Amino acid sequence: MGDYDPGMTSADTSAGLPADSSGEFFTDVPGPIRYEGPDSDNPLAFRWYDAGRMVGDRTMAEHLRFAVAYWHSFAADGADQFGSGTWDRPWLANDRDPMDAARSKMVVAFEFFEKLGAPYFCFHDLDIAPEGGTFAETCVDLDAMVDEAAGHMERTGVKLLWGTANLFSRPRFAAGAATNPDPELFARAAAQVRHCLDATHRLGGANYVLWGGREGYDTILNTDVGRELDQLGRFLNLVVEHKHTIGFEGTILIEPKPHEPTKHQYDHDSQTIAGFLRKYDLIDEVKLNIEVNHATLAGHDFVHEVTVAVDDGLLGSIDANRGDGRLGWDTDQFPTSVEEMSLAMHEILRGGGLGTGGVNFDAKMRRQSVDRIDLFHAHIGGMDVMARSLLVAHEMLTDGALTGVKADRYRGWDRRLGADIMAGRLSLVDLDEMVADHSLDPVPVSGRQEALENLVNRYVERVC
Ligand code: XLS
Ligand code: NI
Ligand code: NI
Repeated sequence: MGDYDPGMTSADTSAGLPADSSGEFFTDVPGPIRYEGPDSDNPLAFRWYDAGRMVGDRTMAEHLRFAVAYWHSFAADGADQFGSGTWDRPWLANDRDPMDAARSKMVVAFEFFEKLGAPYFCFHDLDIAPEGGTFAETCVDLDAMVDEAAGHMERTGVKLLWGTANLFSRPRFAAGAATNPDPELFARAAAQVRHCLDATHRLGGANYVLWGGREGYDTILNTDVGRELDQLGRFLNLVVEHKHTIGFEGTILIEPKPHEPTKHQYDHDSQTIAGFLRKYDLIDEVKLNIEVNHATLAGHDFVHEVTVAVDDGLLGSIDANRGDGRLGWDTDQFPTSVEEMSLAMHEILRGGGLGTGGVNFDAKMRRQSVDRIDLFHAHIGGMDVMARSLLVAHEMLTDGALTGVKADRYRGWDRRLGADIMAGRLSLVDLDEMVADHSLDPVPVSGRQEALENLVNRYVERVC
């Protein structure tokens, strides 16, 4: 085996910023990704996402409002609990001046948004600007980076879907932000949100998101749940008041998640948040940003979470990243299932669409996806899945494939008995007497689940 050549080369770790003389980082992708249709074999083309194609009364771009998440794509390096970063993100190197690095990161981010053709992006304050020695310094840096972002947005036409404050990474937030036992920490978190909401407003953001972060608890032994929920309600009311004070017209969104990082996250799922919003008088002010894998972690299908939100008038936006069926944590993978997303898109369309919201890919590549081009493959695939799902959903809804079946199934509730029950005109005694008088003995009717599963698959197969 002396001269055996295993055919391996050492990895090409091209460091340095932006990569070549053209000043580009993603040199393998020369221009914008284009639509080439389902027959295309070009991995750097869209097969389904055709931005200008009309679907019902809107274009695909208007329906889907795709956004790239700044954090996974540009502020992370692929590190996990067991090992250091694997991705090629030279601006994250420790020896860089933090503001210099933040500027380089932003140049690369906008190069990516433009080449991908993503109309929106989303950020946490700490994704776009470094943390300074004091809060005041952090704010100065954030403002400077917001100016920088405004310039890139103006130049490229890319818009902000939402901003959000990172109230979870730093040690100070270990016991939560709004739900912290220390009111001074509550104040610190409020100041940060005030600043980030102002920044989002300055950048014309369409929404402002609050994901619970560490708003939850690990042990009941040290936690006063009732008090913490009141604090959270107060905090959110402050955010809403401030939104009106500054004239921010975007939507305030809460992102449900049942656990991780804490064992019990207060914003467990859509129904839990609906109850919370009613209790704290916020139901007309706040909507939901629903993430696919957070639904899974809560033991729900994504479509369940979306349906609950739609039926309660609470659907705001979605994070389209999925989990893995056998991993119980937030793996943040790009969506791959047209069937799963078609059912959710069907509900979204039934509810009138995403409004100020959009489809954010709060998703990251796997740790072994070490090439720059992998970031394109990831997003192109996700966008195509969502676009195809939109087409499937639109056809199903236009045909009334599922809505018609449901209307028939509940028909009795539109007739006299159902209407009288729902209007409160019949007591338990009335119902008892009616059953006796008419010898009522209703017979079961088929739910037709298997036939409907086949029907959905036919739509998935035939859409083009
Ligand atoms: C974490 C959340 C987070 C939010 C933004 O699980 O998904 O990324 O979307 O703070
Ligand atoms: Ni998540
Ligand atoms: Ni998310």
